[in-house]
Amino acid sequence: MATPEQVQAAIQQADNLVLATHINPDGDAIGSLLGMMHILQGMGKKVFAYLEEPVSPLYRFLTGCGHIQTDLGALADFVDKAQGNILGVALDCGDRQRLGKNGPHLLQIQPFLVIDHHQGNNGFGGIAWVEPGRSSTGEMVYDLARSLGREITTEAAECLYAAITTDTGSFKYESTSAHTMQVVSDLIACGVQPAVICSNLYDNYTLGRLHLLQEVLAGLEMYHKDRIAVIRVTRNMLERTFTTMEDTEHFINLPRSVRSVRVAVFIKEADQHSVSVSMRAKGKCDVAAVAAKLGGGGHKNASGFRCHNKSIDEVRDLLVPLLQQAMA
Ligand SMILES: [Mn+2]
Repeated sequence: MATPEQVQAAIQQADNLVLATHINPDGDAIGSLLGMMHILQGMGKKVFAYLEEPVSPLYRFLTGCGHIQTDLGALADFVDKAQGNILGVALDCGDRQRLGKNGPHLLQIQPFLVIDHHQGNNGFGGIAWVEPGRSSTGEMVYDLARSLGREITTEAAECLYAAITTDTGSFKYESTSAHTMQVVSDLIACGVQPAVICSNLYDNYTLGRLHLLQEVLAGLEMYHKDRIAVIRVTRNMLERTFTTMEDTEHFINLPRSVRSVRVAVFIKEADQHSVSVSMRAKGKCDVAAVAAKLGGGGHKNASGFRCHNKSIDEVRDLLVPLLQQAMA
């Protein structure tokens, strides 16, 4: 694991930085990427913020989204022009596979820094700063900015606040520490208006999303004396309700919120051949360990994996017994 001094030195030494995060980026991924971009730009550095897909409409209210690029050719040009004076950075990404289909291109950038808080982080990147106890990558980016002696602008603070609030489930998860709240307190002092961010994140959905939620909840299945809740979304449901997979964010919290439920499972028909699964646990069941058995990973309380050439029902039938074992 890299020391804080190594991380700081890597950033100070590079005038050109490529920032990347995991595929299907969530609030922490986008928020920490954009927050980091603002902080680096404030240091006079050139930043190429890369995503495989355009930013989800959910996060487009964050300042700097327009600067994000999805063009691999433009990335190659940026790397060429840097002539070796460059640093690659992956934020909130616990596994090289999760960098997406262009991950191998990104990892050709040397040196390469990883800033992450995933428990199952499998140690890619030459300089790896990984702290599984942290609430969010946004919190780590804040600390990095302070250790570099940087002021935090309102724009950067908003991005980092969005990262932390989404990854802590609005400061409800176990990972929310006294330090998390100190960071958030300072971000508010830097100009963040929590109510405005909250309203942008959670009161800004389409009617189609509500219709999709209706369909998803209609498919709720309960197992193991109501301790395991399973919901699903199919491509067909998305088509009928004019929604996309991004609209399903936070759905899993509804089955998770039931008193008896220890693990909530959300099975998504990703495409014709593959199914992706998210799990959220309360209490002792380690869903990262269960996901690892199926080729995935994550945190003890939040994990996921992907299955190829299996139907949703087949994946459920595989997973439910493994969860029952993990709870025994
Ligand atoms: Mn995160």
